[in-house]
Amino acid sequence: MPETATHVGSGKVRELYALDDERLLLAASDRISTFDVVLPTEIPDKGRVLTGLSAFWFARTEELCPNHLLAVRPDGRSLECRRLEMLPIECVVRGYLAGSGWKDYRETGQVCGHRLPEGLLESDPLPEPIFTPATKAQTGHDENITGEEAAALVGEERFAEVEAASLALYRYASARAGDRGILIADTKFEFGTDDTGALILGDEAFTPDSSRFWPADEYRPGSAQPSYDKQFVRDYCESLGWDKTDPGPELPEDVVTGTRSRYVEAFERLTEIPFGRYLEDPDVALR
Ligand code: Q0T
Repeated sequence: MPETATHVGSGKVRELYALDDERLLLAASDRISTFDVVLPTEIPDKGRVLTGLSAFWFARTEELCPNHLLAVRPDGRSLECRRLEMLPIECVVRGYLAGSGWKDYRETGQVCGHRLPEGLLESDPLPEPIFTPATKAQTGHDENITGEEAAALVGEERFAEVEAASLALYRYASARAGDRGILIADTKFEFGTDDTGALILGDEAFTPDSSRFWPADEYRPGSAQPSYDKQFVRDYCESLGWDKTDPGPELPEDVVTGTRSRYVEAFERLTEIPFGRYLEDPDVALR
């Protein structure tokens, strides 16, 4: 009997379908967002790059933390996953001072209750990676919260468990990415629990949509860093003087091809797998 998938959720650029009571399908589109707006032009194969990267990291971090991945679909753009009970917090790890972390530090000297040394510059490395949870906003932006606030939402014991798992995952991936010329400034995880109460990593893992990737060779603390994947898109959008409200601009062909190349380059650098081999057989990401 052919499988029928029921649509159960949407992200900005991904869709979630139920396959049955236990399994979901997480499908990554080729849509791209910038300044929080999804653009009308797609980046060919972006969904496959992100799906392949997630599968790669899930396969390699299973011993650090079990995850929801069951299989990669032959088209390379969707993951079959175990259905979990999701925890109501976003689990962010920061190794460098960027985005809302930099903003909070500048205003308060702290990020999510972590006191940091004085005098840090934008994009500086932190003395050690920090766990900076956030709420899951239904609309608009996630709000940073303290460890105490996060523990109140998930319980003290579960909080300690997601903090330790998040830091271990980040340390593993940032070491590997750093060796290959990519800095992972920060990353976001979503965890859930299975029917035995075990903690399971869900969502996506170490993709450019869930992480800030910076090219190591251009790294200069003291200002915002170029994005590994989206910089051409941002520069083009800035050159138009677009007001960053919906709808966003169409992208010209050179921006599309340049951006696609950056995604493929990130995939090949991080995985050491030629992207063409992934397209032929997505299971190569799991080996
Ligand atoms: C989820 C149960 O809808 C979402 O993303 C849209 C693409 C976010 N979301 C994920 C779940 C997952 C996962 N991942 C899971 N394994 N089990 N729910 C729910 N919402």
